[in-house]
Amino acid sequence: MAIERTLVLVKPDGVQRGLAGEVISRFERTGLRLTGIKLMQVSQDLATRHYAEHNGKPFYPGLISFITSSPVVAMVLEGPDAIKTVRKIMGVTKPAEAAPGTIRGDLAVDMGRNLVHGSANADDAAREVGLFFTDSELVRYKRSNEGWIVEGA
Ligand code: D4T
Repeated sequence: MAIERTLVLVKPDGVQRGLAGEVISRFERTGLRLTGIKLMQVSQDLATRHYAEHNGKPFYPGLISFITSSPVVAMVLEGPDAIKTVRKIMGVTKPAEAAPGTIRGDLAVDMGRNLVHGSANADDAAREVGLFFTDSELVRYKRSNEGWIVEGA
């Protein structure tokens, strides 16, 4: 199992709806380790870099205005298969198709207000962690129960 890092955002709808704690808690309970976390306003420049792959799509203007409309909580989570684990907890992009028990399946109804972002793959994760966090904002530490979460840790 590869130890990975991934970027997670509680999007503006999550912060505005008072769901940041709920969303963070769902990830925290998996055993993934929180390596960085901050409340921040996403600038136009950061938004366009983060969502560059969607430039030109019909939903792009709405996506940029949404992600810059109010603060987000940005996090880096670390652990075995962190990218896949985070995506599983989030549920698929469209809340109506997201499984019950997932964040989007339980707490969202609209694709344009789907509460949470998680990096899609290892390349995106490396790029996105670098966009949202400086190296000094990422904290390296061990928890006392590491071996109870990851075999051999
Ligand atoms: P993010 O990137 O926010 O974690 O979401 P996903 O990885 O699940 O989905 P995505 O990259 O395909 O879409 C990015 C973002 O755009 C919104 N969106 C997407 C939308 O408003 N309308 C659409 O038709 C699509 C495809 C939702 C998530």
